[in-house]
Amino acid sequence: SKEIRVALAGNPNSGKTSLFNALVGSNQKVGNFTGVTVEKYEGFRKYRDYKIRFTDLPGTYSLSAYSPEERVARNFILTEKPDLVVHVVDGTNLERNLYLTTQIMDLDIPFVIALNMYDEVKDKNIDINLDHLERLLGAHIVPTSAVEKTGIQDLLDHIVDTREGTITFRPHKLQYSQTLHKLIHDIEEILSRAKDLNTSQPNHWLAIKLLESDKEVYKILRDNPIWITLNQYLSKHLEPFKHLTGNDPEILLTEERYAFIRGALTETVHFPGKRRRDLT
Ligand code: GDP
Ligand code: K
Ligand code: MG
Repeated sequence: SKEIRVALAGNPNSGKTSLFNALVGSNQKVGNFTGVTVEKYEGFRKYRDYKIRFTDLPGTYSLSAYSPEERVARNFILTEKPDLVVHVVDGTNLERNLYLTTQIMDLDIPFVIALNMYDEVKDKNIDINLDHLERLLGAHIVPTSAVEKTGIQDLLDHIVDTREGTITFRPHKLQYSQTLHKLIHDIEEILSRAKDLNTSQPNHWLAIKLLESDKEVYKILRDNPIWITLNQYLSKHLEPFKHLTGNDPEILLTEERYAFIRGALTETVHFPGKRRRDLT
């Protein structure tokens, strides 16, 4: 039968496992991700004409290379290339959860947000403009409650509709400031000229991770002849960049992600009582 491969990615305690269970029921097994002791839960659900295979990725707050969980999550997305990433977000904790969202946006892959804990969002009268948030994040949002089992069918329909091409929402990258954008863009351009760069990782993402001094990405790039050109570029441009902006690119990347999140939340989320306070 026709298969769709889906990976669940999200912060710890966003409800990933609960959602995974609601999606696949008892059709699941546990193993390990290759080479590491991180547990890998896989399961499937037959829906419409498809067998949808789900992998519950380890919970992470980021996609840096600092922990085995983060490396497993990002390497799975980049090398296994699931048809769709379901990014599970705790709707009551958007500010914290959206940091991972910005990192998924950097990957430039199709993803859908399962806005989980939606029962609590409603109980707490948190008002989220979903349409607008979708536009800002470049991803559809499906409200779910893994405990009340609501939104599960919507999510399954979304997965199948995406596969069948009846959903045409295009992902878009996070827009960084002009100075940062230029640095990223130049590095991408150099990487696009590299031969034998044996990696499934998109140049945009490699460029960002290089600027973050990501150990794994450094290792990949240092082993390639393009490193000479890259190194020349960085030697020439990093100091002027720091002088101009007063910061390392790594720090600015993080600051700009948080600024984006604050802006997005200001535009789309109202907590109960906030509007009233604003008026007085
Ligand atoms: P994970 O760490 O992302 O795998 O999260 P879990 O699935 O283990 O869930 C963490 C906690 O949140 C558990 O106590 C769940 O019962 C609870 N939880 C998960 N999804 C929901 C939801 O949609 N609504 C509510 N109210 N609680 C949820
Ligand atoms: K947990
Ligand atoms: Mg879990």
